[in-house]
Amino acid sequence: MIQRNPCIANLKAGYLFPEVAKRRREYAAAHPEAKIISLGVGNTTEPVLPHINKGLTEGAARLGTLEGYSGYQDEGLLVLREKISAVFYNGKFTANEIFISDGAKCDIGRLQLLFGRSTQVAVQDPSYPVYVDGSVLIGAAGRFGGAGYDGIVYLPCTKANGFFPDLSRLPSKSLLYFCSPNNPTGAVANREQLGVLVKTCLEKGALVVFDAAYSEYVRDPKLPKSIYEIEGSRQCAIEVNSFSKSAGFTGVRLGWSVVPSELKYEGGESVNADWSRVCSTIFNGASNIAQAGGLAALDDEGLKEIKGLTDFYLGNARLIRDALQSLGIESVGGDNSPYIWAYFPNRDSWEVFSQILEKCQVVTTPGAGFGPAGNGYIRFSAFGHRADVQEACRR
Ligand code: PL4
Repeated sequence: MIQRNPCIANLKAGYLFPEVAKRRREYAAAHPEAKIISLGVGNTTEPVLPHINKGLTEGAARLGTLEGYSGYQDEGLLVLREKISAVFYNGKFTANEIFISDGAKCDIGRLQLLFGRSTQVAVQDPSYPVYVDGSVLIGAAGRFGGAGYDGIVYLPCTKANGFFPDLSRLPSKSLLYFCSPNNPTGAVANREQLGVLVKTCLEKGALVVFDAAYSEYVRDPKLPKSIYEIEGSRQCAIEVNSFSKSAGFTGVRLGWSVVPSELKYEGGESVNADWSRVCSTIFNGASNIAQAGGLAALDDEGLKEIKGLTDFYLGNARLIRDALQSLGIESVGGDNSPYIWAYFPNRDSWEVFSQILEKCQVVTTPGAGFGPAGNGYIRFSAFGHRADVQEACRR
């Protein structure tokens, strides 16, 4: 029989979120009367708002007409790429530097093809599991050694360092995944910190994949929403972002990546040209309907709806933080991000996860699932209907 890819065998266990879902299903099967509420996976729950929804439905309707029909749109609609540049980056990028995708996670999965298995990977610890698991799948992670993979440099982001890593440990010529606003800690790196990040990457010849999937949750005007607010970043950063958590497109699927033309490999070749080659080779473009919705999301009315929707989830986050505070449980996040990172000192986070599920019938995400430094923490997601979040807080 055909051989199994050894990289798949090297994956540690089940992917975190299906594992959480499995434990929820097992609990539900054993307790059919339980009214379980999920503050676990970061999945949007509220309907797509009317103006953006009109963009989607009109996009679908156009496909049924001779004049409006469109087929493959490999690189994404030109007008959408220009709009993304104008709305999020003050027009600093040409359409050729912006690539439309079916979501940030999918881009993260494909991006590592640019660097291959010999490039050293560094991650914030804890971090969104796709950075590590994607590195395992491409063969860049080495062997699993109990607490983590020996080929990955884990940069702890803890209470002690204000959830910003010690970048002196960043290996030279490495690929760093960095997420701000952060999943799972909810921390947002400030301008000075991102300045240090860019300076370090430039000095060490490292490249950062900056995951800005939660940028629309930033409310503090002093906090940067994009790595490209920092000088020098065009020479060392790729940014990924998405409409999932801003416009409620988790199921619609639409995202983008920015790969500046200045970004070069050590041999001087263009990263942008290679990304274009990778995308055109193994990706066939985002749905035309999703892109029509994305365009609607980025006009004035759509941006108001994005603000309203993200305000709603931030309102949930406040309720969760207040509930934790009233119980004397220390937490961070939730003010410029939809995640609250709650501290349960000296506890095993899967054990706390089970305890909250059993006592409150509330599903959370155990911090250990995001990396070794996540143990002792529980992540609460603010995505949920208001009544469910209120009930979860009451419990
Ligand atoms: C569950 C930092 C959620 N099945 O929707 P996308 O692909 O544009 O964005 C996914 C994504 C990208 N970057 C970060 C993220 O946190 C997410 C979504 N994360 C979570 O609960 O952590 C959803 C997870 C989904 C998954 O595996 O991504």
